[in-house]
Amino acid sequence: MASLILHHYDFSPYSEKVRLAFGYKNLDWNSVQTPIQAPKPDLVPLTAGYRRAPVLQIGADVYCDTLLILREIERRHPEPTLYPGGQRGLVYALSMWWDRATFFPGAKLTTSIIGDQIPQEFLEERKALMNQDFSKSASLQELPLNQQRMHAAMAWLIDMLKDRPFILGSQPSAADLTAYHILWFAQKNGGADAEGLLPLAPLRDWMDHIAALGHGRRHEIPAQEALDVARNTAPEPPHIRANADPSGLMPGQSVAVRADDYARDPIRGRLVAADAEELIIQHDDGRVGTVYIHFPRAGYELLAEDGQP
Ligand SMILES: N[C@@H](CCC(=O)N[C@@H](CS)C(=O)NCC(=O)O)C(=O)O
Repeated sequence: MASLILHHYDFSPYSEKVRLAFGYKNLDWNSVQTPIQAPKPDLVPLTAGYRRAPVLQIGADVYCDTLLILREIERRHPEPTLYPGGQRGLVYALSMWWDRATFFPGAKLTTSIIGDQIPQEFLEERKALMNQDFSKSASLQELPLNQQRMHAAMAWLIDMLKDRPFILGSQPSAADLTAYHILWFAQKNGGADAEGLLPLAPLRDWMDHIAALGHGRRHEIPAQEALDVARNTAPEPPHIRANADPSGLMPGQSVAVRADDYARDPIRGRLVAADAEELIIQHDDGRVGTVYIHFPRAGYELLAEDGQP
């Protein structure tokens, strides 16, 4: 079976979500450490410019965004399931709500504690990329609002967990891994100060259970090895219907894909297949040959290259 290669960095909360999925499913995986900021010269040949972390590579297929990465891991390694009771839609919707409601508030609540340890260069890069100022002074100014945002989302999470060990019942789901990652980030980096700002006490047992899933068996490999894997492999035939794009875009068309929230630079390629939940574009690059890049539809826009939606 083709090996799983995760392009990520340890500090990245979104990557923690995927590392925990490997742990829950007890998988072997290869780890390529990417830089925490651009340039990412050994990542972009695989992704046509997509630079957010993490990215999952399997042979010459490249999966962007954790929503789709977890879905793909499940497709290839179904047991134990990340979608108990087959509740995929519920888990995707909860995950997307949580990430959008809490990622910036949780990250900035943390930088209100540790923002003075972050290099200026990184702060400037993130400001341009995300339109967020993670300096300690700016984060402190916004702290009351971010506390309000976090407490509102966490109150719902605490309610969901009041009579059950995990969000969907007795087994963990992708929604648990999603709700965990930004809290992990805040606690790990913000320590006792973060605990004073967030209602973590009722979530402690749940967080311990998620942490105990571990990360599976991680094998560090150099970035060049991952690029060689792509170059020596052909992309897999798509497992989704080729011409099921809801807006009528057809395979073979030149298209641009862009995130609808931040880091919105267009990713260009030729459409291979698209349905309501996933799209695949082809990208050719001297260092990796032909790769297929996969995106979820939720959170991404697909445009014909002539600019028409
Ligand atoms: N919706 C994306 C968000 C990923 C994301 O924002 N990741 C952060 C790191 S945790 C990032 O890419 N920051 C910029 C970078 O790493 O270059 C996902 O679910 O994968």
